[in-house]
Amino acid sequence: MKRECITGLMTEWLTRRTWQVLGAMAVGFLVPTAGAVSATSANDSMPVIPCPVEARRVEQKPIRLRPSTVIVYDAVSQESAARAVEGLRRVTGLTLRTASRGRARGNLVLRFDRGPFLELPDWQRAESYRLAVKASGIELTAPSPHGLFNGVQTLAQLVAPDGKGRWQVRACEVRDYPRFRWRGLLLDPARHFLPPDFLKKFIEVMACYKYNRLQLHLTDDQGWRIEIKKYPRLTEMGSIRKESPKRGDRDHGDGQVYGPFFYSQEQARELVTYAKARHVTLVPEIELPGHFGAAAAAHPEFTCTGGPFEVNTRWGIKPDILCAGNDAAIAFAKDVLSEVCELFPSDIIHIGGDEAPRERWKACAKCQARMKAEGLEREAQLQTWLNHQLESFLASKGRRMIGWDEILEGGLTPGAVVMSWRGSQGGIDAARAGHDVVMSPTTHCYFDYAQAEGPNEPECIGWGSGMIRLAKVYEFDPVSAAIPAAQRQHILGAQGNIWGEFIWDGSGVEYFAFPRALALAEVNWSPTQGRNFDNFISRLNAQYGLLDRLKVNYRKPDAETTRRAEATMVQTK
Ligand code: TNX
Repeated sequence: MKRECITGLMTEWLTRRTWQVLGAMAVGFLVPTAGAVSATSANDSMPVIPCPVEARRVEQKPIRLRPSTVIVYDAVSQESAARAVEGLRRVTGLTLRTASRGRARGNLVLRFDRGPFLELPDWQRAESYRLAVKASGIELTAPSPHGLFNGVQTLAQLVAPDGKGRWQVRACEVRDYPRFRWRGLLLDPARHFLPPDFLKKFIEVMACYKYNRLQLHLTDDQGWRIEIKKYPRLTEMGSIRKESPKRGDRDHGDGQVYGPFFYSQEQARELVTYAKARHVTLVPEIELPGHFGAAAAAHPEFTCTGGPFEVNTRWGIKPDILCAGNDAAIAFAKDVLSEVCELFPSDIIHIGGDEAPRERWKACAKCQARMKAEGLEREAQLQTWLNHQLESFLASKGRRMIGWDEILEGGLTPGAVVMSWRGSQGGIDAARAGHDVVMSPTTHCYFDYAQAEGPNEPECIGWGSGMIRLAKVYEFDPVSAAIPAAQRQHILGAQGNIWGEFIWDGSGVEYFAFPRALALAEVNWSPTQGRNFDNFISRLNAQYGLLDRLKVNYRKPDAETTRRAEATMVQTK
């Protein structure tokens, strides 16, 4: 408790100090007369993450946010106004009023506007915004609610205390749009369940940093976490395990029953609505054909041997996968996906596909018969055949299929999107072949790996070789030089994965995710030109106050990081 208070104070101090230094900088700041300035120079003085495309200070007095400030919306931005109230309350504690009409002077005006980025592709323009903070008022314009929402997140990060207990925003102009369209994180409630309220909190924090995709790993060997009406046993049996691996001794059990834990369909729908209002798409993942242990416990008839099985109580890769030779098992997979599509409106549905050992298929008469009938020589091709079934089924529901990079092994199905996790090569190959790709390599994006060494770091899956420090995340470029220019548009973006084997609850998730997720937010959003880690660290220091207000259990910066940040601020000064 005491330690928390001290850290809290330190953070407050750092936040204030950042603003003092920025204030000093602003005095000598040369304001360009016309046009915008590139990210490098001018953005240095704006403590915004992810760094905007263009931002410049304007030589005018800051504007005060008062309890009487009104958020004025136009015909189509009422919902955006509600989100703006939320975003500004989070920072200031003030609950501003909204109105459909009112003076621009002294207020925040939200307005739809097609410009200014008419030259951008539709998806990119749809998320763009322009923010003008002047002594006379604040104007936020965008061509869509998503753009307005993004602008509100930037504005909320620009609000700062004036030293006299009041809130103000510096005069500035920001023009901004994302680099990538898939800015994602993955959570793993299959291994350790994460209650709906935690997911809501996590979505709120993600949205502050302009993330727009949350992948939910809903099924695995150790748990089935989504209610499927047609197969109630999936959650009746599959959401409970006899015990879990012991903390600190993963090869032994802890003797504690775990579950039943799952999301009811009603809860799933509510989460979808909550996320949608914050422009986050929930991407459901149903693991097929591997990581099938919890489903196998409930329905052993859909495996090659017929079981019986128990929900797994140890982590790792398990041999008993879905039987691809059994028509009833294929029908089961489609039935599950059908209910999942009804619950989750995501344009892309994740079918897993990773770590599926194919030895059971080799010994299974049904699988071998299927291979013969379909003219397949290798079991990897049987997985491709299965993916074809799933892909065309999803296409019939108007959805695209995404899978882990193992789906490349037997040949990719035509419309498949690849999530590249075993390094970037799978993604590079897929993009070269004209497939869309999300980059999520273990080298940079595995936030379940350690972020630092030392006795205070919690147990986790990857020690030593698996260490992924903040700087490592920050240096990631999802577009490898090995991808020809013409294929680069296939890289949809990057995703950070917070796997749950050694993360027991929401507070653990937050510790592993933050601040690394802020580095990845910038990788996904900001232009690469002028990127500088020390500068990121100084802006990151200005974010801890917001993370504290959101009650996020982030990893506190160590002395070295703080020293570097201070050094950067002094230098820029
Ligand atoms: C590999 S990433 C897995 C997960 C584990 C993770 C642990 C992927 C597609 N499969 O099942 O949780 O490593 O880091």
